[in-house]
Amino acid sequence: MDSGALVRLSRRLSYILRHDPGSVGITLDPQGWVAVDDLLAALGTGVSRADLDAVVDGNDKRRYAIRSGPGGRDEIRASQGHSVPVDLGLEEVPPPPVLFHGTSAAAVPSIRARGLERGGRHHVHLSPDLTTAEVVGRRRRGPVAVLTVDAAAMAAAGYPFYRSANGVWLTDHVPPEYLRPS
Ligand code: HQG
Repeated sequence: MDSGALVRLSRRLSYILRHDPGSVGITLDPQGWVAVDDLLAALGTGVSRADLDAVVDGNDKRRYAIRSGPGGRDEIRASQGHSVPVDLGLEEVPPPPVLFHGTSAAAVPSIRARGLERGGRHHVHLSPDLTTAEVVGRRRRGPVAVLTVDAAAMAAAGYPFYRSANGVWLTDHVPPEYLRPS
């Protein structure tokens, strides 16, 4: 597969493993895993195990994880970003003092009023550094804004934080008083 095809396969995997496994007739277990063989069978003959491994290993954000499952079969899941109900088993961890959220400048007035909301996903997604947050924000149309989250103050107030296997920080909601411009 060329690099363009690998990017398209990665996008397709995101959609299937985070949002709509039923679209290709597969079911995720309660923790979000599915057997690699079942996924490959569902994807059809154009995708080999080597292609899948290339996407998993070469992925810039390490979006997917493969493990040897309980029955000895390899299993794959998305490390974060789900809208389907899965329990990733994430443990609460103390956050760094500040975290960042990149978004479109147009969303800032609403975020200032209501705080950061998780929308259709399980959590609000936060970045450990400004550069990563800018990349996340550039996925949106128009000018980018990066907000700084006072994670230390939130943690002190009892708000839980989690970190996905690929280093994305997650929390349930960021109230407006913990946000400032970066
Ligand atoms: C915005 C990507 C108005 C929020 C990234 C964001 C991340 C509000 C959008 C992961 C709001 C939701 C998630 C409020 C939040 N008013 N807008 N009160 N609260 N928003 O895609 O954080 O590449 O669900 O700012 O790297 O952009 O797919 O969240 O713009 O890790 O692996 O509502 O997706 O990962 O958008 O991105 P999203 P996100 P992948």
